[in-house]
Amino acid sequence: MARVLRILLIILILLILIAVVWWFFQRNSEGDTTTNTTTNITISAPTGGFEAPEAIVVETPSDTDADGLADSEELDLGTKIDIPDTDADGLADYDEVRIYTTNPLRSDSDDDGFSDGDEVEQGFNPNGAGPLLNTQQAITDDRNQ
Ligand SMILES: [Ca+2]
Ligand SMILES: [Ca+2]
Ligand SMILES: [Ca+2]
Ligand SMILES: [Ca+2]
Repeated sequence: MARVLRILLIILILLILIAVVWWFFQRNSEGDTTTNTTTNITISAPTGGFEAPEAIVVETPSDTDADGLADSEELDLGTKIDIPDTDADGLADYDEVRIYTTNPLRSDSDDDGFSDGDEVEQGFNPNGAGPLLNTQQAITDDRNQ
């Protein structure tokens, strides 16, 4: 009888041991889960320093006097960026540079005593002798070539 009791006692102790060990591991694994979650958060969190995207600058040529020529171009030409008609001859800087190819810095490009604006207004070539029509024809020919 005592032997049976001893065996039962051993089984009971074993069961308790197993229960304690199981509880211990269960607790540990729960702890591991928490640790893992924390680790995962740490891993998924951005670690490297991100470079701040540089501001995208859209290059829009500024034209302060709105004469059609960009400020940078006017600076190259020597015309005023805040005056549409630098030489005050009645022809805007843009018209002189792009249309009549006259000197935007000289009010009388061909030096005949009549200002570029007056010549254009009267139908004369501001860049030399002859009527303005020839100039416009020459420009048209130039563009067609
Ligand atoms: Ca301008
Ligand atoms: Ca100008
Ligand atoms: Ca002018
Ligand atoms: Ca002239």
